[in-house]
Amino acid sequence: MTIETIELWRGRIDLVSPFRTSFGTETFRDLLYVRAVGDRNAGWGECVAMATPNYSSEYLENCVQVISRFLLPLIKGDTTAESFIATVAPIRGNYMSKACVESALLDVQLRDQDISLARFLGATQSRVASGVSVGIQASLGDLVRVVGEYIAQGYLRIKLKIEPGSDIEVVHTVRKEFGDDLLLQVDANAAYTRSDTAHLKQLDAFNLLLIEQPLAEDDLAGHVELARAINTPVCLDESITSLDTARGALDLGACPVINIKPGRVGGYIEAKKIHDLCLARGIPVWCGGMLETGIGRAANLALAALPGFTLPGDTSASARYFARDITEPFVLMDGYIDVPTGPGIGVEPLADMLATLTKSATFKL
Ligand code: NPG
Repeated sequence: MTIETIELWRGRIDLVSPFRTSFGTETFRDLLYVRAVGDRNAGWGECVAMATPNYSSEYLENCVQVISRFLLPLIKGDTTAESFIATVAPIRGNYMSKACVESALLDVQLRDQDISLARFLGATQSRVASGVSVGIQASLGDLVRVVGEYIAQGYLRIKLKIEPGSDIEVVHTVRKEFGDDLLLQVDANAAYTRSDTAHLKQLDAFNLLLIEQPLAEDDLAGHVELARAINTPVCLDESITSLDTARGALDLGACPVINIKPGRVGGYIEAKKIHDLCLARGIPVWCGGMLETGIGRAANLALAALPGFTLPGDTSASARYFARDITEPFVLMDGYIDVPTGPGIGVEPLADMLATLTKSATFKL
């Protein structure tokens, strides 16, 4: 395989409904893709960064800069996803930028080899149990309606976004309305502090699968303390940016569950390493989401098909996010979504949706 050109593509897509978290409200998704054009095939990678640095320090315009100025100049015709990771190691952080380029390289090289990403990663499932993430709602009535609709569609697990002032009552309401058998978890996106321990302990009454990222990204010690103080399992998201941070968190006892997002950890190869570590240690993992379009969703489904992904992920159907996805839509069937089987990520932008995107830069190697 020889990579000849790398392209950056930009776009914007509306969400079907506003998505509110403890750090802000998203009504649309700014899009950034890398397309790696080889001598035989081309591959796509989607950047998961948001427009603003509120989920993490990375944001989309910054990723454009990092990718253009620092990552792409290191790529040569014979660069593979694996050699790319080694080559860009001296560049600190910038996981979402690295993951976007790595995904495109993986897609093109696996297409050349006629292997699906799922097979390359070691997937053992042909379909993935699907959960859905429910944003903070304006009223408890809205919450019950929205959760009810998702349950009716067949989602197997509900994740409620929480923040101080919208937490215990929210969970209590959903439990009361939908019963004790509903698989239910909460996500705080780092909205609490160690002084909230007694407050968060009230969640123990609701038999939650987990509480995700209650404290600040860099407060591992706080998560250790909290994990000891409450019975609800603590799951880390933002804090886990690499195999090393995952191992450190597990060694310290900061979390009995991990949310793996390839974009947050620098790519699919690092994500698989974290999966393998967790599998060896008996730590359940699940695949998070960043409101990806079909390009990123296809790759996430391949990862989520690995054997350690024993909890339903935020890998929802295309219709949960967009009126029309960039690729053929991913569809929920009996609570599951099929893992793509074609070479590479197995999907491509639809011609009419590609026409809504703009090729913003071309780098000849
Ligand atoms: O289904 O893709 C999805 C969204 C899942 O809740 C979700 N993502 O913190 O995990 C998160 C959250 C998020 C939303 C992160 C928006 C960043 C922006």
